[in-house]
Amino acid sequence: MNIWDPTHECISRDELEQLQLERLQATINRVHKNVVHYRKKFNELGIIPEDIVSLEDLSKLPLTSKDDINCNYPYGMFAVPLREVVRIHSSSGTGSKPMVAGYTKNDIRIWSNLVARFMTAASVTRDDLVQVAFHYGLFTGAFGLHYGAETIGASVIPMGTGNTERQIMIMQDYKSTVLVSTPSYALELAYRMEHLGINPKSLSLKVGLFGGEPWSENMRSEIEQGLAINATDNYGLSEIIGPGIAGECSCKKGLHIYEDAFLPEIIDPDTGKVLPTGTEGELVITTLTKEAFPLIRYRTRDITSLNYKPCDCGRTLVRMKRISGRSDDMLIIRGVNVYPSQIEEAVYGAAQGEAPYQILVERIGAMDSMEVIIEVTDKIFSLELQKQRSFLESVKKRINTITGIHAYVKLVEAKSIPRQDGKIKKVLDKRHI
Ligand code: DLL
Repeated sequence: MNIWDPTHECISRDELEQLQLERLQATINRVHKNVVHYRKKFNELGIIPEDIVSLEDLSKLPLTSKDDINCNYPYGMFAVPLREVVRIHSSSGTGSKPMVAGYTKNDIRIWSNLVARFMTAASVTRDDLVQVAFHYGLFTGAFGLHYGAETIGASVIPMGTGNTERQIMIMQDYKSTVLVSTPSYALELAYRMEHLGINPKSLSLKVGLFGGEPWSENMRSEIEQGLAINATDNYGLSEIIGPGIAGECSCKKGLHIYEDAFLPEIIDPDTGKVLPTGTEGELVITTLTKEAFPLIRYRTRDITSLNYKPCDCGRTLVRMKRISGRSDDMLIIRGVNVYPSQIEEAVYGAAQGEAPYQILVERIGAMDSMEVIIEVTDKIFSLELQKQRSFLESVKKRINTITGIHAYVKLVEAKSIPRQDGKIKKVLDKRHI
């Protein structure tokens, strides 16, 4: 059977809960001792680490939000001295500053093994050639999958993103057997191959590991047909570790959460109360093994539900449903997280004050595009053409600096963006996923 770490993936619930409690207590002791933010929060609530004697006590602990991480930018939430950090990754914050994640040597070792779990579950072995078509950089996707594949002993082709025809050429010539990318990029590859008249069956590709953005069963079928592969889903987020939090097994009936490393809860996003098992709500995760950047009850903002029923694959770990939405307004554009507040900061920064705007998100072919439409105001209108052009350039540049993505920006006539009850809908997301 394709199980990378049967000791942990097939552990009995009793043993798992014992392990989780030990690891939870160790994590709480560590953050209480080393992270000022948590010490303060615990003190405010009158909690000491010794109060946590069972897993049920978890709900006594405070929730952690992205804002808490932002307020401690860049390294304030780290539980080890920087000297022990061997890797830094990052992802968008809600404002102009990103959030920063750190890893010790041991964190990287554990992370690689977690990724190896879902890769193995998707039948990747040391005989495979894994083409990683994620962006190599601060994004956790490429390095996460890269290290996971090397841990299994597979050969990694670190392609990075973009240059679709070159991707296809490498796939053909190097005989890649596994594709790693966002689901939308996989679809883009399929469309391009069709356009070039390449029969996907002529490739050596057999498996795709997709994650980093929401997708659907329809998209899965389209990718599976278009690339003639078996497409699997994996989930993660940078704050918690990156990819390697959960992944599908061959049953494809939910993603197994690696509960020996992550303790999941589902809360009501409005009240913060824990919901009964099986109910849909916001996923909250407590890290159980992380040394550099442990998080207690982190609000992922992702909406899902948990299923503790045994799975036919033999793994005992809980399954989460495919993510069905977000409890905040975060957008994922070509795999990159973007908050409308970041775009607003860019627009208002360039306009040196408020300006009516709308963010239009579309999927053209398989690729996301974001356009920021700004109404001319007296101030912007009075600028001569040359200055209007440099205003647009300035908005584009600010968006790129803050979010890392390229947006189209255009000026339209005053009052031409439709209003409802006098208000502009700031985000118009026309994508059908
Ligand atoms: O996207 C980590 C990752 C990389 C996961 C590669 C899987 C593969 P962030 O950039 O921090 O990290 O974005 C995390 O992306 O909170 C979800 O909203 C969304 N997301 C990630 N994987 C999935 C998925 C990486 N399989 C945010 N399905 C998360 C739906 C996903 N949404």
